[in-house]
Amino acid sequence: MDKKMMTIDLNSHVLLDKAEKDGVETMYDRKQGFKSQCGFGLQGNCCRICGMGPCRITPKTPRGICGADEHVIVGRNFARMVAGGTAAHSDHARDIAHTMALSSRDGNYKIRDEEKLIILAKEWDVETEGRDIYDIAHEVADVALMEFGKPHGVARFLKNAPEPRQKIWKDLGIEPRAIDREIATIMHSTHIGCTGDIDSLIHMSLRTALADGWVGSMIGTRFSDILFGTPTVRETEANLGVLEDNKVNIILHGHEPSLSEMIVLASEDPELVALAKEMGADGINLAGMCCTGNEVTMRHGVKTAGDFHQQELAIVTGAVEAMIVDVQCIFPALAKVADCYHTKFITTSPKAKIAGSTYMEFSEETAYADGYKIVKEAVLNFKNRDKEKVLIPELKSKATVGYSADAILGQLDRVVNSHIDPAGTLKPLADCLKSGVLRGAVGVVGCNNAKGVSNLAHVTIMKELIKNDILVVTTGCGASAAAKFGLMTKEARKLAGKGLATVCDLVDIPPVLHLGSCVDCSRILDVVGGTAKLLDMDMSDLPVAGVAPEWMSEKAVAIGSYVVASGIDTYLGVMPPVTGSSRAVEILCGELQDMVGAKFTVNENPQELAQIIIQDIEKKRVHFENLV
Ligand code: NFS
Ligand code: SF4
Repeated sequence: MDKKMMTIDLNSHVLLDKAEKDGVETMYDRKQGFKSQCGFGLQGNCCRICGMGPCRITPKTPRGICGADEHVIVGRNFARMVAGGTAAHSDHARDIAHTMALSSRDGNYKIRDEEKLIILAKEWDVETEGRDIYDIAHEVADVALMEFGKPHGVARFLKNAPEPRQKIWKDLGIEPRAIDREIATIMHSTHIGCTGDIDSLIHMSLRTALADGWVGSMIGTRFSDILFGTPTVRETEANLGVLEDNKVNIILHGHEPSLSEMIVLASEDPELVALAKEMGADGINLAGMCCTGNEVTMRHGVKTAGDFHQQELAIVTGAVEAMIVDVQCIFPALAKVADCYHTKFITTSPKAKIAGSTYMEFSEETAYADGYKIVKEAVLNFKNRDKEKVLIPELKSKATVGYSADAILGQLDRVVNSHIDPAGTLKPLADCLKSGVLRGAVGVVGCNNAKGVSNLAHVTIMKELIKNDILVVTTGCGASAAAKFGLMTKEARKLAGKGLATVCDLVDIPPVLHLGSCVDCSRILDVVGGTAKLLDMDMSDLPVAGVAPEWMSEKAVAIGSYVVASGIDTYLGVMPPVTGSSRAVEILCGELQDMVGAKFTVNENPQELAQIIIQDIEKKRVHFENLV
């Protein structure tokens, strides 16, 4: 396949040509090298959990050496994906909790949303009366850190879910206990000679996934809001056209806001701005990629350079002084690409060192000093830029971002009749859903996957949904795609159906709302849970759905699993490696419905997938017919 057929992003097309001219290899070249991927891997029925393997299931070898059949092998592989994803999100959350434990009035990290901290402290029975806000913060941080390994009880955040949902979890025995314990349990149970039952493996996957969504990700989002401020609505721009010709361009890539927030601060430091001018630049231009990009665009309007599949292409512009990364979704390939240009590829986390990069460790204890040093390195690199090698593609789109659950409430207040209804509730949203002006609300989230055409499924599905009066909320690289393709603008209302367009006008929102990074899928749980509570329903009764059209990471598998376990139907545009077990497919795409009130649906054709979602949303609306 022609490489340009592998992405619909026109900036990427321009840069793919440039990469070829510059002799730089990208993921699109490597993808072409992988013409046929291993069928066992694709189906999930290859086991290399012990040293007697790998054992691959075929008609002639229907069992591994230990006797594990295809169901056990697929189930173990699936469970380990969920554990991997939960570990990634939650370890990120743990770092943010540690950061909060370090917060102080005159230190690097301050409390920016005191109200949110007090609410959380009260939820967690932490004394707030007459106490210094930092004392409260430190105690809340300690309580959060206990959620990772506490020896007794179940996760605290579960009680935020609607009651019928909590009951389902309790009855099924899938209430997560402590985050690390759930992950360890999966690693133990999938060791050779432990669980040999697919039903049980999926059961424990759901419990671990709930620890991801309702505990780890919730901590990640709430603590980030408390420390760095709850996002508010703001304007920004997206796509590689946000890079600037005569500024020091710094790309922030990775996930944790503790680093990116310091880089944002340092890039505004007058000394460093002056140094940039001394180097001949007009200033410092920050742009984000992947989820750390989403975090800083939500809180500061930092422009979005692009998504997961554009990380190499960003460097191919020849205009990037530094690509600063921390953890997750960082191609090791960046080291090689950076070698072909003047770009410094700066790794910062002991959890994600990459051979060939410049390692400048970032520590929360010395956060600002570290951030300063890293930005200085980027600024000093401006003089090495080779103008002959620069090509910044033209396209970029405007986007309105910053829709935290709180910001959504703020927008909804515009339509509240203050004589009848209190402000600050989800009632207007619930009313629109009930009346049918909005047919439903869908979260379109997740990655880009080289199995398909970059961005195509995201954009197709989002457009189809909004055309059919379904409000779209999005996070992660799905949000970057929406921003790049202009779906987060006022003008995009033209693409919406009449009902949704009316709501967008009244509430003054675009038809696709940016809720943040992938851990911020917890904001979606908050909004859906809150709406269900308001209507006295369960989450599974609402006309809502989750979609991951181009998912690829283990984190996405964990998200999909907790979304389903929360009663929200989940639609995937890429088949997970489970088809090797008919039983796994039967449970995930069928029987879960009876257990948790939702299931997975997979279709690799985005048009078809969109139509299935729309039909299913319409079916869900029957629950409203019983309401007065
Ligand atoms: Ni989510 Fe964020 Fe993007 Fe996928 Fe990676 S950045 S945590 S995993 S690729 S959406
Ligand atoms: Fe083979 Fe069983 Fe070992 Fe897996 S655990 S590699 S199926 S012997």
